[in-house]
Amino acid sequence: MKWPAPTQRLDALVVGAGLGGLCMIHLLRAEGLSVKGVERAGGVGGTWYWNRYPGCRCDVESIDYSYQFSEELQQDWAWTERYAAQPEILAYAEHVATRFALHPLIQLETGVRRARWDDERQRWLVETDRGDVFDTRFLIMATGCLSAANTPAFPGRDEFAGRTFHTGLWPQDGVDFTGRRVGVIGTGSSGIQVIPFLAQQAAELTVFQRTANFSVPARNRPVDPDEVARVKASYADHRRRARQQPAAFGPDHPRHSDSVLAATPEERRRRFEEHWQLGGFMFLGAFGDIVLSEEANWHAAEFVRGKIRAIVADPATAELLCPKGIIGCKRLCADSGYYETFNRDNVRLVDVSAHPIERFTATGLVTGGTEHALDDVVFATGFDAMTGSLLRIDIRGRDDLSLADKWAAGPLTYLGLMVSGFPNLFTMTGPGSPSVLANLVTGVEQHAEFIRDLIAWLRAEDAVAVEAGIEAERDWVHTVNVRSERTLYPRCNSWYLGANVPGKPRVFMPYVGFPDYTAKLDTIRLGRFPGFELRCQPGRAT
Ligand code: NA7
Repeated sequence: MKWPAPTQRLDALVVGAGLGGLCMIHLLRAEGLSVKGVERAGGVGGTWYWNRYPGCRCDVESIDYSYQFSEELQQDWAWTERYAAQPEILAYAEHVATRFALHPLIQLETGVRRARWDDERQRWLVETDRGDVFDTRFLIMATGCLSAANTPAFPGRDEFAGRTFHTGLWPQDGVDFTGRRVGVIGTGSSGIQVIPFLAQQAAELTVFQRTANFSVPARNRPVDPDEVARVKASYADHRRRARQQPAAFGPDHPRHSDSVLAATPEERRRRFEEHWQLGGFMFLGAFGDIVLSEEANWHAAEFVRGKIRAIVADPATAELLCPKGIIGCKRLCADSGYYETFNRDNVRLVDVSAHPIERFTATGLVTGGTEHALDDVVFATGFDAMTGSLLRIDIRGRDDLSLADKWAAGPLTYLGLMVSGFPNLFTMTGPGSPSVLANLVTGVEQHAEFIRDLIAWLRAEDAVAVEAGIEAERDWVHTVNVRSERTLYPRCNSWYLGANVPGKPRVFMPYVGFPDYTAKLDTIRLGRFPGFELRCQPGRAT
């Protein structure tokens, strides 16, 4: 397809104005680059712009889930809750965009359609759905790990006459479910967060569950002013210690390294109970081998199953809600009254594992030959995670190679940051980086700083393009695979593996080990970027 003439020439185009894009634009402007951001949504905030469903909340504590690039910002901003809810995180993103004067650099309601590397000019051409054609030296994809909503192709979906919603594409003005018969499909983090709220409003709520998920109470509460004062007195030290943690948060969280299997039954129960009370991800810190050994994991899983049986009054419903698999293998959910919701008279659980959703009708949906009458359906069916937001754009690198073809058998990257064959294209928190396995705000800042430094190095060397070397990429992909194979992660059908999207290659995408990754980036930076190859101006010797 022919390319129209460029409408704007830039040094850098950043795609996406979520927390990653905002930070990237800020850092590149400070380097003196002409930089612009484009954003599909009507505002900044990325995932926190779209996921407006009631109950949406972060599962990382607000004291950690925030930027550290500005001491003034982290001192001034005051979170109200231990785990911030979506409106507060969105307000934070807005505040950052205003405070650092980023709005004038961001073009909203603009989606990127295609991008093509021009090897002769060593520049990218990028076309948007608004008719812009950007001619840019660097193209930074800050498109998010969980931003391509996944709605399964249920037969007859279009015949349904009621309202439908996806948690990840929630209407801006909210939805009133009062007096309605509502169905929810999906019991991942989004389903588990939204279900207690829907149950309070709807006349009847039917939850369609394919796989029961493990959830631990979040134990959200207002922030503790003494704790905030303590952290803010030495925030830099808190951040430094957080970066040494496995998931870049909670440096003061109790974390034990001993084995479940070495503990007595009483000690196990006591420790699990203590960590159940701490809530959320902290549950997995009860012992050192919960996500490493299947036998150890069984004890943790059995403890949670015991809690579910104690909370849910109807034994058959409790049994259906008890997950069979490995705890922590799919992302552990953090809830506020999820299991308790099934004790309400207006809530029903339907198992769609044995009898999948067959089809939609005008008035509901059919499972196992039974029609469930519904006014509204909420899809809490997740995302085409990590690669979806990149692959829905037609990206072509050297020799017209498409990213979709390059990644046909699974994503290939060097450090989750660059792809061989795609010079000057950067993937923030891309597959092959810790991304979704660590605090994502720390992850995007780390990548933004690294990309800034890589570009500064390129400019200092008087080069015009940088690319991941093919061998560096191959070795890194091997490292990522070896890392995940040492854990229990690849053993269940999670979105980390792409297992939730029919036809997607089954590859464990994130890198397990945030602190090692940080050390690796530091070493690479100090060693003048081994694995990355520079190219000089066309016509000049390299
Ligand atoms: P998830 O965790 O991918 O959950 C999606 C849910 O939807 C999950 O329970 C799926 O069941 C279910 N699902 C998907 N397709 C179907 C079909 N065809 N039929 C029935 N049920 C289906 O997405 P979330 O939005 O909850 O969370 C994603 C991340 O966002 C989360 O981990 C946090 O990091 C934030 P399955 O388990 O595949 O059987």
